[in-house]
Parts: sequence; C-alpha cells; structure tokens
Amino acid sequence: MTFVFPKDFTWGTATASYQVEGAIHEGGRAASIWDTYCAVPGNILDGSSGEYACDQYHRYPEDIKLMQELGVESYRLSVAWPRIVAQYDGPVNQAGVDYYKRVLEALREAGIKPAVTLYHWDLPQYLEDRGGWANRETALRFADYVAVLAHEFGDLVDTWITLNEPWCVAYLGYGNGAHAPGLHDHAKALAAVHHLNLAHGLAVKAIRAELGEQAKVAVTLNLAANIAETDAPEDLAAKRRADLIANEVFLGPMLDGAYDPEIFEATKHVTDWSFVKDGDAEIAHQPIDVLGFNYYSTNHVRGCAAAATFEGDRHANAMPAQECVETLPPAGELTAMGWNQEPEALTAMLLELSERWPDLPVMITENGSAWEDEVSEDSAAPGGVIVHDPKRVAYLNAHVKAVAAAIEAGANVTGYYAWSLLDNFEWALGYTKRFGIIRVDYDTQARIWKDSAFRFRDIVRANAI
Ligand code: GBH
Repeated sequence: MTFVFPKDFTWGTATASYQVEGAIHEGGRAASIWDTYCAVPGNILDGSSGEYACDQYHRYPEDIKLMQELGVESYRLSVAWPRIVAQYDGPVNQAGVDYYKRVLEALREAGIKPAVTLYHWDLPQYLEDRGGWANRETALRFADYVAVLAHEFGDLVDTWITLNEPWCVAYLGYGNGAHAPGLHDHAKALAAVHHLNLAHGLAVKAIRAELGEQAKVAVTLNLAANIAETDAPEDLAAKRRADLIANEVFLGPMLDGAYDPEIFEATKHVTDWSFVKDGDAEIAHQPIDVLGFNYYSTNHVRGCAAAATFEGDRHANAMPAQECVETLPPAGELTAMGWNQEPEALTAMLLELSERWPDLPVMITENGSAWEDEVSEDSAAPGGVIVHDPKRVAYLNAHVKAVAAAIEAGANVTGYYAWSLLDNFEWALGYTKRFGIIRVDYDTQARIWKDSAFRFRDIVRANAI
C-alpha cells in the first residue's frame, strides 16, 4: 500500500555547522567550545576535530547541487555563532555574515528553502570562559546574536530553529562531559537547562521584534522515547522520572509556560533552582509555529527493583535524579552507534505530541542511522567507488513509513529531514561513524551517492512511500 504525503509536506536534508563546514580559521571566526574540547587528547575517539570536516565552507555550491539532484525542498543548516560575533562584546563580524548570506542566496537561487538552526552546539569559547550555559548571561548574548541574524537574513530564511537538542547541550555538555565543554556537574547542567529555555524564548522574541508574526519559528528537541519495560509501578515510575528530566524540563517551559513542580522535587538534592528569576516563565513561553523533533531510537527503562545499569549505558550520569532509572541494553539489530531500531515508537510519539498540542505542527528535523557502508572500487564510477548501504535504506524506509502511519492516524506532521546529507564529524566519535546518505571521502572530499540517497530521491519525487 502506497501512502501519499500531504501536498505541502517538506522533504529536506540536515547538517550542522561544526560537523560539516571546516575552515575554522577562516573568515574571522572565533574559537568555539568544540575547538577547545577536540584539542584535549581522549575527548574524540579518533583524535580528530571539525577543522576540515566536509569543507562545506568552500564546497557549498557543490552540496547545493547535490540537494537539487536529490530533489529536496529544504536544507536544514546551522549558523556558527563564533563566525557572527567573534569577540566578547565585540562588533558583528561582517565576513561571517557575508559567508552565510552567500550560502542562503545560493539556496534561494536553487529553489531550496533554508531551515536555519541558530545554535547547534558551537558556543563561542569566550562565553564558556564566563560560565557558558550555566551562566544566565549566555542567554542574553544569544538574544543579541539572534537579533543580528534576524536583521541580516530576514528575507532569506524560511524557518528559524532557535536551538538544536538542548538536552545534549545541558546534559552531555555539563552533566557527563561527553560533549563540549566536558563538565561533570549536575547542578550546572540544570542551570544550563533553564538558561537554554530562556535563550529559546529570548530568541523567539528577537526574531518577532525584527520580522513580526509571519516569521516561522521553531525549536528542535531530541525528545527521549522512554518505554517502561513492564507495567509494574516501579517501571512506570522510572519512565515518568526519565521523561520529566529529559523531556518535560523543556516542553513545560517552552510550550506550557511552567516547569512541572515534580521536577523541582526530584532534583532538590542537586540544586535549589535559584537561577529561575521572576518573569522567566513568560519569556521562555513564546508562541512558536513548529516543533522540531529529532528521532533516532528508544530507551527501555526499569525501576529500582531491577539490577545495575549495563556497561556502556548511554544515559549514565548525564542526567541528574536517575538513580532509580535503569536503561536496559538495546535489543535487536543495532546500528553502528549501538542504538536499537524501533520505528513504531516514532509513530506513537508523533501521535502523543499532536494529541497534547493539537495546534502545533511537528517536523522531523533529524532522522537517520550510522552503519558500516559497503564500499567497492569501480574505476568507472564517480569518485572511483560504489557504495551500498542496505541497512540505511531499510532504516529510512521503516522510519518514513512510521511518519506516514502517524499522519494517517491523525498526527500533524509537516516535514522530514534526513540526517544527514553527508557523512560528517560525529562529535565525540569523530569520523568513525557515518550518517550520510552521501558518502564523503575525507582524503579527496569527493561526494559519492549511497543507495540511500537514490532511495531518498525516489521518496521525495513520489512524495509517497
Ligand atoms: C543528533 O544528536 C545531533 O543533532 C546531530 O548533530 C548528530 O550528528 C546526530 O544526532 C547523530 O548522533 O548516548 O548519552 O547521547 C542525537 C543525540 C542520540 C542524544 C542518542 C541522546 C542517547 C543518549 N541523541 N542519545 S547519549
């Protein structure tokens, strides 16, 4: 059975500045926390960094051509804050503004709508030096930076996405140190949570102040798909606790205007939340047009009665107040990230979101998978190789079908962005994991279509699965 997507459904591909741009010393860019973090031996699995990445800084015309060939209607890219404001309290860096203007204009010429993420983790190091997201000032500086973008790029951007995955920013950056800036401090992680909520609200206000109500504004969350392993009360309580600290800490302030009081109770041994000031709730709670949702996998959880966490627990120590949340080892065929595949959970979550906020459309701003691709030499092929990636094709099919099932059952889903257009710098895992539908040869920077790119092109062309 073929499912045809709504006429105005948006198909796109996604990337992020630090993961693809390279050129970290060009255009007057300041250092970001990821430059600093990558320089510490042991932080990145292969000792690499985003110094060269996919060189999209120079190769964006070629990458835009690839997107035209794929037939996608939108490109989700991010702006590197350290390119735009290169000094603390300093002036706007014109070279940085000019660079993104060129990219956005090239996208317009190609007929591809930019969905621009304003923060995808590359905080200027000079702000981390003042406390980073644990310091309220970072939210205020974010608003200043966003005002510059709204002013400069107002007529070039289709969708403004304030933040990418504040969960990762707060809990991996400040909780377990798996991401930059590499801190292990749950109190700071919760302060970061709050300041990110504030930054989101301030950014929406800055965009509206410049562009008014017609600007299309979103935020992207990696809502955790926590599944209670049984209906036993302690397992349901574990799911509730994981949902609260992973998801509700953002959904509450951003979409409902308040933190669930249970959050304060659950974390009172960690912090007194005195960083929440009068008026913050109103600031964080700004009307938005779309909710961005990044979905990859699920977490099966059990309560305290169960045994200790398995080795390599993905959540170990990232979030506070998880003492009675045991994450079970992932089951079934795992991706190269060690993540399980459970597309039905995507359908279920989309339906839940639409039930809870019926007037808020949801866009899948990232979905994809990493695998060992099958590369064989073929001198006649472009790039000299042929790449087969049957598992990525299967994952793509299954998850696009899951989105279709949600729409069919009444969910309000308006777009799907494949993560990623290209293989790229996979954060702490460096270049060891490939998520691209297009392969990057990091020696030559050749772009080579994988089977999944052809498959995605067919889905996009048909607007159907
Ligand atoms: C996204 O993060 C990012 O937005 C993107 O930049 C990245 O390249 C892509 O996904 C692929 O990883 O193991 O402790 O992180 C996804 C982040 C992945 C966060 C699953 C939660 C489980 C817990 N999410 N993860 S942990």
